Amino acid sequence: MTKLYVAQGACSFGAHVAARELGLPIEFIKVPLRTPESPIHKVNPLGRVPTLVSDSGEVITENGAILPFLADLKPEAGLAAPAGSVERAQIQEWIGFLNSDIHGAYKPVNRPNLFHADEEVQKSIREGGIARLRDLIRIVQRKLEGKTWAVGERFTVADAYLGVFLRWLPRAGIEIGSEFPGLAAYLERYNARESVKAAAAFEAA
Ligand SMILES: N[C@@H](CCC(=O)N[C@@H](CS)C(=O)NCC(=O)O)C(=O)O
Repeated sequence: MTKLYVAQGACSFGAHVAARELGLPIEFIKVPLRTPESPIHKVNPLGRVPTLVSDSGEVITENGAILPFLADLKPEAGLAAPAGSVERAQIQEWIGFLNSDIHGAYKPVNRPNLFHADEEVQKSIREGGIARLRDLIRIVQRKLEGKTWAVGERFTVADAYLGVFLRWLPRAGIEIGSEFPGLAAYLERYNARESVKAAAAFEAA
């Protein structure tokens, strides 16, 4: 059986949601992060989630690979689009933007200690990170203007992944309702999905 390694509240939530949308027999394994005892190290040498182990035992890492791989397990679910189509490219465009720009922008916000040992310097790194994140979320809001979902008016893996970073906004002290009203309804739609509720409950248990 395909196995998907996830951690509570991590970026693996997008793959977790996508996998639950498919309703396929996939085993979810919750692991702790950043501890040498975590079983994730036996599967992924980088110790990161998401990590997927296919039916045939092949290990796949990186959201950019796992999200489309999951969608392609059941094309009729419409979580991606056929290879070579414009929609497929737009879904990949979102995944690339979220993976590099948005996830990257959270690094100085969540872990400023990676950039400098001095706590005062860390504070300003975090503040600069929050300002940069706000700018990028403004772009997301503009891209979603007048749309129900990111691509093709249906929920795709781009949305499964985007929702993760909107759910993280309070960590940066960003209140979506007052600062990004255009995204609040999107996040409500995301949070209302059965897949999202089930993934959140599994991770919290
Ligand atoms: N580029 C990777 C990043 C994955 C990643 O950084 N995952 C975090 C959770 S959000 C993690 O596992 N961190 C543990 C660590 O860095 O030790 C991807 O998009 O899959």
